[in-house]
This record gives sequence, C-alpha cells and structure tokens, in this order.
Amino acid sequence: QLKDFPDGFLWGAASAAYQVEGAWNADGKGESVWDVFTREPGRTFKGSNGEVAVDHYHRYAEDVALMAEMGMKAYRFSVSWPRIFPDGRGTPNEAGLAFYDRLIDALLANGIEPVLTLYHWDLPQALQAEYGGWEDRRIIADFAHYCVTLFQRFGGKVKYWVSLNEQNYNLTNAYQLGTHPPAVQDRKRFFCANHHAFLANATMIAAFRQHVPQGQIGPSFAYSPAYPASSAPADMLAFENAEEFTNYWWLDTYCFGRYPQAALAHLQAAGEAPDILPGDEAILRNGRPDFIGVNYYQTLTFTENSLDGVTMQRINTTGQKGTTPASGVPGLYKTAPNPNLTTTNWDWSIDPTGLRIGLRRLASRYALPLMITENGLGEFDQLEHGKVHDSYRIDYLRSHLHACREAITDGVDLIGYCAWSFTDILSWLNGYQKRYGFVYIDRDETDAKTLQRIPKDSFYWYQGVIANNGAD
Ligand code: BGP
Repeated sequence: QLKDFPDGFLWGAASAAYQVEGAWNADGKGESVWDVFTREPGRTFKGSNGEVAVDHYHRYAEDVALMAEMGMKAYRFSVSWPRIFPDGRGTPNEAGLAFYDRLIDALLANGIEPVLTLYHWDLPQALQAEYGGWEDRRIIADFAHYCVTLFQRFGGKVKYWVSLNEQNYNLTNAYQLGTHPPAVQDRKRFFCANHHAFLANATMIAAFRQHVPQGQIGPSFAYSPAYPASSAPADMLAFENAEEFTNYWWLDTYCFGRYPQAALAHLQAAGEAPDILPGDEAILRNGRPDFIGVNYYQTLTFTENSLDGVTMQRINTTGQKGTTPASGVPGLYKTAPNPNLTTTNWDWSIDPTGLRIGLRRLASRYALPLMITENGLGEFDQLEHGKVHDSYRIDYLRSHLHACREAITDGVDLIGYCAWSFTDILSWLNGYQKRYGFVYIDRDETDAKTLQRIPKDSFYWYQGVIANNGAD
C-alpha cells in the first residue's frame, strides 16, 4: 500500500529567467553572459537565443492566470541578476525589482507559492569581463550583495528559495566541455570556479539565516544517480568514482561542508584541486541548506575507463537518437549504455525507478527534506488542429510521480514536485524545438511568431493530478 502525497505538497512547475523572460534589454536590464554568448556563431541550435524567449516579462499575468487555471500550488522561477544589477553590483535597478514584485504578488493572489531561484546561469556580463566571473574570489561578495538585496526586498513574502541552479551541470559545460560561457576546457579552472561557487553559496546562506529566518533555502542539483555497468569489481570501482566526481563532489560540500575524500586526494595528486585557503572550510560548514532541490532527468551507467583517452562528455543537441558517444575521465570512469532502459530522442535514459533510488540515497546520506525542482520530458511536440496530444509526456510524468510515491512510502521527506517546465521555453543548447511545457508556445528557433499560449493534453492531465493530490 503506497502512502499518499502529504498535505500541503507543493505541486508546481518551473522555469528560468533567460529561458522565458525575453525583454533582454528592457527597463534598464544589463547584459548577461548568455546575451553575449548566443550572439557568437554556432553556439546554440540554429542560433536560437533568449532575446524574446516566450516574452514572459510582458505576459506574466497571462501565464499566472494559466497556472491558476491548472491549480498549481507552487511556481519555481529565477531572478535575472543583471536585471537587478546591470553592472553586477552597486545600486539596484528599481524597475527590475518591481517586475519580480508584480510576478510574486500575482502568484500569491492566486494561492501559488513562489519558489525563487537566485541564480540560473545568467551571470552579469560585466562581472565576467571585469574579473572572470566565478574564477575570482570577488564573486563571493558580489553574489552575497545581490542575494541580500533580494532577501530584503522579497523575504517577507517568499518562503522557498533556491540558491544555485545546477552548479554541477552549468560549470561542467562552462569549464570542461566548453559549451556554456565562458566556454573554457580546463579542469583546474573548473574546480577553482566551483570552489568559489561553493563559498558564495555558503556565504549567502549564512546571510539568509539573518534576513529571512522563517524561510527555507537549498541548491538545485542536476542529479543523475549512478549505476555500475556490471558487478565486476572494476565496474564497481568506476561507479564509486563517478558517484564521488559527478554527485558527491557537490552534494557533500553543500551539506557537510567538505569535499569527498577520495576525489580530493585524486585531484591533489593530479594538480587539479582548487586552492583551499585557511578559513574556507569554516565558511563551507556554515552553509548547510534546509532542503536539497533535485533536478532529475535520468540515471547514468558507468564502466571502467582504462587510460585510453575518453574524456569529454558529449551532449546531444539535435534530437537525433543514438548520436551521443561515451564520456568520462581516463583512469576513473566512463559512461556505458544501459540495455535495460529506453531513451528519449536526446539519448537521456528514461528511468522512474532511478528517481526512487536517487531520492532514497539523498535522504539517507543527508537527512534533509527533498524538493523535486525539475523533472520532465523534452520532445518534438506537434500542434495539430490547435491541440498538442503529448501522451508520451503524460506517461513519463505519471511514472515518475509513481516513483515519488514509492519514495515517500520508503520514508523520504519529499515536500514538492516542480515539473520542467510550465510553458515551452528556450532550451539552452537545443533551441525551441526541444519542448517541455504543459503549455505550447507558438514560436520557432528564430521566428517569435504569435507567442500564443496553447494548453497541451498534459496540462489537463496535471490539473487532475493536482486536484486529487497526486492520485491520478
Ligand atoms: C536543466 C536546466 C534547465 C533546463 C533542463 C532541460 O539542466 O536547469 O534550465 O534546460 O535542464 O535541459 P535541456 O534544455 O538541455 O533539455
């Protein structure tokens, strides 16, 4: 007998500023690193960018009305740092703050809990240009100043805060794969940028305790639980290595304030470890979150990697199935296909049981409440006679919600579920063709068309799920 979702469960959906807002230079907003990066040829799918996106900045009232119609209890969105501080720091831009006041007030008026993400990758370009963004310790104070500005402004009405969205995925792309700005491929710089992000995160959480004592804060982590490709000891070791380097490097540091030991020893020997200064460990220990935000899309399976040079992860950005090669770190691990799982067109494994396993692992290791801050299916949707019949998305979400109930029955303290995403949005590297929303948006890569909002079949299905508190 499965347990029910708890009363007050946060049934929601999510978005991120750069992916939905558009209005890239409206009302005093400064440039973000993504505004600049997407203008460089070949960086994104068919040159798609977020200059207009789905124009949520101007159409937020219509979007909130649709959320209310769906019965949503929570909406996770992010604040654009350069909308608040066009130069990254200094005096806040009142027009930027006022936009988020309007959005938050509209949500609250409709009984929708705002879940505010402080950072979803749109770093002010000014800070990247001035000192290299996350690679410099000055980012710690600038990020704290930006966050405290938001705590003071919105702390009275926003209870749930997400600190950094997918530091692991974003900085891996930015400093190892070279696919997000600043498009570097250097492991030493990668671990250095991460170290500063950890310090910035912990510093800001310490400030949060003073400014928003009744609030709850935690990171959103791109969590792909690892499997071993076989029970061969070499594969088990590769799996352990992958867990430390792809998951616990971040999660242990957020939650325990220290790096996992074997991974740190390896990096020190390889000359790739971050420079840890006296005092850093005390700062990290002071930043324990209230919950862990889980962005779950897939599990990854690992096998041994002899020193044959499979290094860089490759990301499928076309939707052509079966085009993603293995990736990993020589001597430690590399990915392997999992013959037990099917995949999406972008080669992401579909594994609801992996979600149950992952939630249990996190609950046991960290003893914190968990919130699913992203989960969803990116697909090529078709508009047919004014409707989108996305039964494949309903199947995906239904099976993952079932896994959530199993995890709750296993004792996991799960407080919310924010599907990715509410409307269709810009996918960072995949353009507008990879759609996730409950609400279809009439636009394509370069043509913003009408931007009309059209609820898909999944919209009405999720409406029923929420009305029945998860009984579908
Ligand atoms: C996460 C990001 C989201 C979103 C999602 C889907 O990594 O936090 O911003 O983009 O993944 O990814 P994609 O758009 O690449 O399919």
